[in-house]
Amino acid sequence: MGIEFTKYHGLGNDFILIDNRGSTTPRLTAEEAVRWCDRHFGIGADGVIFALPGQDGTDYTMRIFNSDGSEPEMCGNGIRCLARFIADLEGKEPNASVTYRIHTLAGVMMPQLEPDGLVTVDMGEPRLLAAEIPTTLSQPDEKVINQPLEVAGQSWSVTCVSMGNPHCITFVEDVAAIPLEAIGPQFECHPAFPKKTNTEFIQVVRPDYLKMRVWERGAGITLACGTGACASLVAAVLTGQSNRRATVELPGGPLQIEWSASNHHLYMTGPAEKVFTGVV
Ligand code: ZDP
Repeated sequence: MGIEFTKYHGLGNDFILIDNRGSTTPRLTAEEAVRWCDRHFGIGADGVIFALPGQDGTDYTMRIFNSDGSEPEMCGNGIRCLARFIADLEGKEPNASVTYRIHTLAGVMMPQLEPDGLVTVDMGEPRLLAAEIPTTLSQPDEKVINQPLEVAGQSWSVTCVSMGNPHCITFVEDVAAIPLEAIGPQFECHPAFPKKTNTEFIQVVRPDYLKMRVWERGAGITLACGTGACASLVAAVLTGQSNRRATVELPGGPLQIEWSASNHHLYMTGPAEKVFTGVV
């Protein structure tokens, strides 16, 4: 008897989804998740996501393992895929409008399936204080905006934002020129970030259009990162470079991000697509 899974992706950020409604414990261990994520010896994915029973009045709980087996607090592209997966499990019509309340380690998130197939997620408020990121780059109760960080013998000017998980954002002239593979791991594991960090490089093309490349904590280079796109828009607004609503272009395609001026929540809109189902 194997375990059934469905592969989904959000702009090429790909996940193995597992129906875990029958138990509050993930059906795979972190070590098994690493093997399933392997692109040569396994199924291949940036992470494994479990749809568990809800808690504290929510509809479902999301747990996720990165491809290295670590467990992040949140996952933006992943929660769009989870919402689509749950709607499929519940037998909803493909164009139904549904909203779910999802418990995550970063609080309650609310993905909404739109009739056009896109998913909009209320990602809650960003956290900006150094202690909340967490990072030692400023005093615990201060923000981290355009602070110098030494990486690879160079001083970078970084802005830090937590979307429940840590993000370190650097604005550059040309994202294509960044040697991401070489410097990404050095940002991720820099001692200034006690829980490591996701790392985004952003090119402001226009105030309503940002180009992003990402090195993810626990997963390396990925084609897209939803929490990273939200964190990057916040960083661009805080540094006076963008509007509160912008398109963020990732290697896998565009996300629409808005930082509401009224309730300060982030809203992320993008696709979530099923690829195939299988049994291991
Ligand atoms: O914080 C982390 O360790 C990330 N690797 C989690 C995954 C983030 C993701 N790419 C997203 O879209 O937010 C899934």
